[in-house]
Parts: sequence; structure tokens; C-alpha cells
Amino acid sequence: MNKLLTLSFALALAAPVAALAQGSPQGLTQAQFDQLDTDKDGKISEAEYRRFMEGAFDKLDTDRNGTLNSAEAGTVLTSEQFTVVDRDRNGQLNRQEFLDQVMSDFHRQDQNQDGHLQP
Ligand SMILES: [Ca+2]
Ligand SMILES: [Ca+2]
Ligand SMILES: [Ca+2]
Repeated sequence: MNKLLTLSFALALAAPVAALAQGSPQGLTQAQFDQLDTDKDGKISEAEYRRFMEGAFDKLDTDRNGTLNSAEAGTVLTSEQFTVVDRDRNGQLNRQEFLDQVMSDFHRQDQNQDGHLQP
């Protein structure tokens, strides 16, 4: 049911919209891939992905209260997506809700289940 969310966080956060328009078939440009692949082994591991997303959460949480409201998340999520991620329906995304979603995106993208995303 969360199809819409696949890598949308990464894409929206890693690059300006203009760059997205000319993305690779999978949607990630080489530059975006490199940004996530911090140890430069040509693959994005679960740990690399999580670290990136934790940083992304902090970047989005502009008032530093530890949760994202719809305005803070609005740059990367539609209101429909926000509702999906906000599992306890309290109108805020906490770190756990955010990471649960992005890591399930990761596992869905990892089609051969080896714990890594390849370009
Ligand atoms: Ca890597
Ligand atoms: Ca906040
Ligand atoms: Ca919530």
C-alpha cells in the first residue's frame, strides 16, 4: 500500500527538483547514489541508508522538537503520504515512524534481499 513512497524521501532530499527530472531509470542519479554510498563500495547498505535518513529527519525537523509536522514534512511528502507514515494518527511523524517507513522502502527496493541496493 505504500508504493508511492519508494525512495521519495531520498530523492526529494538528495537533489533539487530540477535534477530529478533527468534521473536514471531507477530515479536515482549517480550523484545521489554516491551521496548515499558513503563507503564507496558501489552499493547502498542498510546502515548507509539509515544514517542518511536519520540526517534527513534532522534536516526536516526545522523547529528541533523531535517530530515532523505536516508543514515540515511537506517538502518531501504529500498529505496522503504523510497520513500513511503517521501510523498513530497524531498528526506528527516521530523518528520511529519515519525510519520504519524509509526502511520498509529500502527492503522493497532490495529485490534480491541481500541487504544492499545496487545502482
Ligand atoms: Ca556502500
Ligand atoms: Ca518539528
Ligand atoms: Ca505519529
